[in-house]
Amino acid sequence: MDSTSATGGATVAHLWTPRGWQREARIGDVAGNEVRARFALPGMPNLHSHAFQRAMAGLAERRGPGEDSFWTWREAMYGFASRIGPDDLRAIAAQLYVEMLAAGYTHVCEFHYLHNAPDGRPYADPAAMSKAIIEAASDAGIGLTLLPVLYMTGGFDGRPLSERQRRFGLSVDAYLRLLDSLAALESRQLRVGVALHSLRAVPEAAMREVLASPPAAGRVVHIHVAEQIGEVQDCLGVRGARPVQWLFDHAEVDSRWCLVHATHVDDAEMHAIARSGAVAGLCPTTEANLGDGLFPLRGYLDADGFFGIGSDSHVSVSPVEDLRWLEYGQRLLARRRIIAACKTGDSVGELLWTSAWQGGRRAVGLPNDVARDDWIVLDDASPLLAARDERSALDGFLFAGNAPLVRDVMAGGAWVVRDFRHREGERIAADYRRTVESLADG
Ligand code: NGQ
Ligand code: ZN
Repeated sequence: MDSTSATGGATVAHLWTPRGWQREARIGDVAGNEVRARFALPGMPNLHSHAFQRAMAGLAERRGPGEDSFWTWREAMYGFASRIGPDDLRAIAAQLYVEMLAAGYTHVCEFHYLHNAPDGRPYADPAAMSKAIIEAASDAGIGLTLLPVLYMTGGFDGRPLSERQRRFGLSVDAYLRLLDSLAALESRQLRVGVALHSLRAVPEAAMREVLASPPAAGRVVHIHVAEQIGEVQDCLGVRGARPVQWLFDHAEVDSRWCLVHATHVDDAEMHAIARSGAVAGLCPTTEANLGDGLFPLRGYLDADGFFGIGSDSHVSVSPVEDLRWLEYGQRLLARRRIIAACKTGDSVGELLWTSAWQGGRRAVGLPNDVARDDWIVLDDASPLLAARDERSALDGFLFAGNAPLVRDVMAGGAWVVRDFRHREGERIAADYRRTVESLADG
C-alpha cells in the first residue's frame, strides 16, 4: 500500500454496517490504489472533547492537602487552561486529533469554551481560539463538529465568573455573533452546533434566548449535566429540581440534544432521556478518572435510549478503551457479566460499537443508518484477530488485548492513516512536543 496516497478504495471481505455484515464490499474512491482488507467498520464519532486537556493528561494525579475530587481537579485544570493561547491550542488539538484517528475516531465534537484571552478580554478576532481548533482538525483530517460553548455564571445561584473562568465568559449577544461567524465556515468536514456549558453556567433566560435564536435553529445542542452529586444537590437547592428533570421541564429536549455525562439520574429522568430521543454522552474513562459515578446503562438500553462516547479530558484516547470501560464499570457494579447485550446470543461488542456509532452520529446531527466516508480497517495480520469471523470480530476488536488493531483509517473520504501511520503524524507530533515543552518552561 502506498502510505502517502489519500485516494483509492478498498475491497473488504467483511464490512460491518449498522444493518449487518456485507461481503466483498467496496469503500472509498473507485479510482486510485486498491487495498484488500478482511474486516472494516464505520469510524467512531467522538461526541465530547476538550482538546486542550490532552496536554494535562497525567498531570493531576498527585495527592493534594485535602480530599481530592472533581472540584480540586477542576482547579488544576483552570490553572493549566490559563496558559493556553491560540498557537498552543492548535498544536495540542492537532496531535490529539491524530491520536483519535489512529485509534478509530473519525469525527470529533469539540466542546469549546476557551474563548477569551487569559485576562478575560476577547481576542482581536473573537473566533481566534475556535479557528485554532478548525485548523487543527483540518490539518489532521478529522471531521469536526465545533460546539462553541455559552458560559456565563459561576454557579446555580448566578454568581459571577471567578477570575480564572473569565476567559470562558460570553454575553448572549457575543455568543450568537460567534455562532454566526463560525456557521459561515461550515463545510463537508466542519459542522457547527450549540453548547450550553452546564445549568450551573447558564441562566434560564440566556438558555431560552439562545435556543430560540435564528443562528441556533436546527443545530445540535450539547450540555454537561448531572455529572457530580454536588451539582444535583445545588440544582435541587436553587432550582427545586434535579438537573435533568429541570432541563426537561424548561426546554424542549429532543433528538437534537446530547446530554453529556447524565451520570446521576433517577429512574424517571433516565426514562425521560430515552423517550426524548436525546443522546446520553458517556465518557467512561474520564468519568472514572474524575470519580463521577456510573450511568444506569442497562435500564437505559431497556428503555431504548441512545448513547455515544466521548474521550472528554483525554486521559485515554481510544474508543476501544472507553467502550470496554463502559461495559466493565457496569459489570463491577452489578457483579455479573454481559450487560450491554439485549437478547440471548447478542454480542456485547456489536451492541457497543453499533449503538455508540449511531448515538455519535445523532450527536453530530448526521443520519444514523448509513456510513459512507468514515471507515476503519482492522489489522488482519494481528494474532488478536486470528480465527475471528463475523460472529466474533467486534468482540475480538473490543475485548482482546491492547495491541492497536486499527490499521487504516478513512475520514471524509480520504485515507489519513495507513499502516498505522498518520500522513502528517511526525510533523504534528514535533509541533506538539515543542508546545508542551514551552508550556512546561513557562
Ligand atoms: C469541563 N469537564 O468543562 O472541562 C468540565 C469540568 C466543569 C468535565 N466535566 C469543568 N469532565 O464541569 O465545571
Ligand atoms: Zn466536558
